[in-house]
Amino acid sequence: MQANSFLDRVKIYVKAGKGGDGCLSFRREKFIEFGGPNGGNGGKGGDVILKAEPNLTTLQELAYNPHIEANDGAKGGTYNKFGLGADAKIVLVPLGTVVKKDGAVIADLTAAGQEIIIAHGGRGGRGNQSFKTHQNTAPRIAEIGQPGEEITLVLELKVLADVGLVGFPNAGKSTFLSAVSAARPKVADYPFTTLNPNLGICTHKGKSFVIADIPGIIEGAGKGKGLGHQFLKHIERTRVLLHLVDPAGFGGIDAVKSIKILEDELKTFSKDLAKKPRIIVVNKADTSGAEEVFEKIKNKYAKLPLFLISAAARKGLGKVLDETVKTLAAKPVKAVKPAQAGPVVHAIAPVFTITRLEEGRMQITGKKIEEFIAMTNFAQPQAVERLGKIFKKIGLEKALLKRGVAEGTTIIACGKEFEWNGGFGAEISAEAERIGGHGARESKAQRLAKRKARREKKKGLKL
Ligand SMILES: Nc1nc2c(ncn2[C@@H]2O[C@H](COP(=O)(O)OP(=O)(O)OP(=O)(O)O)[C@@H](O)[C@H]2O)c(=O)[nH]1
Ligand SMILES: [Mg+2]
Repeated sequence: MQANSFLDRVKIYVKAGKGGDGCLSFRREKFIEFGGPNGGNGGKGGDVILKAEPNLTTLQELAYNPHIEANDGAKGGTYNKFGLGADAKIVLVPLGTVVKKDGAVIADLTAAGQEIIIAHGGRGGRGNQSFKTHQNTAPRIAEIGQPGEEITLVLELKVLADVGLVGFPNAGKSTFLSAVSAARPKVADYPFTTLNPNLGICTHKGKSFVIADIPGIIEGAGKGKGLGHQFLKHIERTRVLLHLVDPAGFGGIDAVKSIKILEDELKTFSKDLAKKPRIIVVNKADTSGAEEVFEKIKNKYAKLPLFLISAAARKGLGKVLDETVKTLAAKPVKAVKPAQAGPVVHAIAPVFTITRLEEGRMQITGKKIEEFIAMTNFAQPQAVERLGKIFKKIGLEKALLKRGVAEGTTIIACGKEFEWNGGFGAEISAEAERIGGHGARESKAQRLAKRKARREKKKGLKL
């Protein structure tokens, strides 16, 4: 991508902060026996928030830094000290930023200061003090903090303007914008002077509106030729199009014909764009032959509002603006609705999904399951036991049995391997032992290795 090109579409990788781990500790003081658990909870991980900032005009910053991470929550401490929650990470985006996930619009930031949480920080893990019950007065269990949400999004900038200036290169679009607003876009006697959209605010007879000047459109632009296509989407949100025409035509195409070509390009790009109200503005009235061309256009496009002006000489602009204000009044603002607006359909994701893999192995997937596993400290037998109970409670054990889980079946969940030994509680212990926890059962591999060693020993004795 060229250095000066307008960055209007970026992919961002977002990760909210993980919750802080809960603390496992006991009150230990002189003369106080059985001080009791006093491990505090971890703090919440930071959210990631997008905020619409009117002073920004491109998504450039994000294109260079597409990985966005919020901080993790702090760990819980001894003496019931809660971990501090992490601050949200606020990412500023220009007004008119559309947020898409898997192609669907999830948000449209159209108002200054508008915010949306795009990834939630994880909950802090519970400290052992919060696990204290009458049955278990000295819990040796503390949760790991919940992982923060991770999400990949596409941000698209669709400039917010009421009026779009379209036309072939060199027609005088930028000259027109500078004549009717305080904007000072580059004007030059060669095509493709404008490379980025320019915005200007025009006030006419007490009404203010935003005009967008985009690069010139050429034949084939609707299919991606030239610069125009890339910018046509910026005028998708406008309510009126001003079509500027150079009476001299462009690149050998005469002016009358050029109107039809541009119409077709708009149609190819989007039906909605082609349906927008259009005002034909024949520019450069001061040049020779302009009037004749204007008459020809008038005959052919009698149904459209038509004007002959000179943008450079500031002539005839008032009438064009009168017509623009009139058309805008008849076309109230229509906001692009995020996909979720309207009746909300809640897709209920299954808590877990069991898939059969090769070699009789089984895989369990599901966001909740992954979270349970991620928040379990496998070095704590009580935590492992609790996970077993949770799996039983949510019907995972039953479902596995129904799917024909057998003694010794390897179960993969969240990148960890478990072995079925008639129940889940025991299974998980294998993982606990692998990482050095207490009270765990041997894994199948370990049992086989021991058996083999015994056999070898016997063989050795026989010899
Ligand atoms: N004679 C005459 N020349 C004009 C008039 N308006 C604009 N021009 C000239 O036409 C040339 C192109 O003007 P721009 O405003 O840059 O045209 P544009 O449509 O923005 O061009 P691109 O950005 O390249 O698409 C410049 O040399 C202007 O000075 C006019 O009313 N009369
Ligand atoms: Mg221009």
